Amino acid sequence: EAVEFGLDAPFEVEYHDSISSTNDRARELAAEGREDVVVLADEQTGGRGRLDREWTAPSGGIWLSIILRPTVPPASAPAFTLAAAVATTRAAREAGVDAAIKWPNDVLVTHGDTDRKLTGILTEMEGEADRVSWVVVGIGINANVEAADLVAGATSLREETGDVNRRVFTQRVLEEFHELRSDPDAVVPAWRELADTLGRRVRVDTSGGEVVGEAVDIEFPGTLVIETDDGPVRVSAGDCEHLRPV
Ligand code: BT5
Repeated sequence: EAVEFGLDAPFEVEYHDSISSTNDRARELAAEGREDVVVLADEQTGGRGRLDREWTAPSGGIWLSIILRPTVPPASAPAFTLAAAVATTRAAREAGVDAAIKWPNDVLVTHGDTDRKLTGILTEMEGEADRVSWVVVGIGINANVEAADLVAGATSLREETGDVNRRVFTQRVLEEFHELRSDPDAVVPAWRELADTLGRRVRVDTSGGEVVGEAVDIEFPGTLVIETDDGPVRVSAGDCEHLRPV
């Protein structure tokens, strides 16, 4: 496996052995007007999750950020998170890992009663009310990461199936992502197919409080529909916990 991955992808690639955060670097490049560039790193020393949480990103993973300049309003940007989740889940399944999507931004592998997080996605953007100037889609995949380097509740491709060729795996993710971005109508149906969240009882922590019920559908650009005792509630962002059936 080439350390620099040697990608032949539908994006220009900027590779770093070690970087603070590929999202931060991608934001710099985006501010310079760049697009269709992927920042890729073997290791991140300051990886970020949502809401300024830490993202642990040791050597051996696939840590990447895609810079896009799509002609869409900011409200549509969550669709890129869905596309990234679909792309990663497809690549993982091709590699023989039984991965599924957890709303809104995780790819996980379920063992018995426990969900283990394989991938997290962080989409960031800047722009006006009617049009984004750029979107950065950060995808963190625990690829060839050993158990001792994983945070609690995480898993890696190495743990699930053995080491993957990171060049091939990354290329598959980027190809699938590229296909979905040129066919936005395909994103939600593809997500539904690969989702673990739909049909499950969930508890979602939102800025407006907690919502508990059965996750029944997803709507563009990434709104989860939860059937609660008081009827359907639509949530666009939050932390989701899969509950056991009652
Ligand atoms: C996410 O946030 O899941 C988004 C993670 C995005 C990471 C990528 S890597 C490339 C790009 N550059 C960056 O700096 N970031 C992006 P959230 O849903 O908030 O989940 C964060 C939580 O996941 C943490 O609080 C930990 O509990 C857990 N976590 C941290 N590192 C993990 C890992 N490597 N694998 C699984 N879980 C992890």
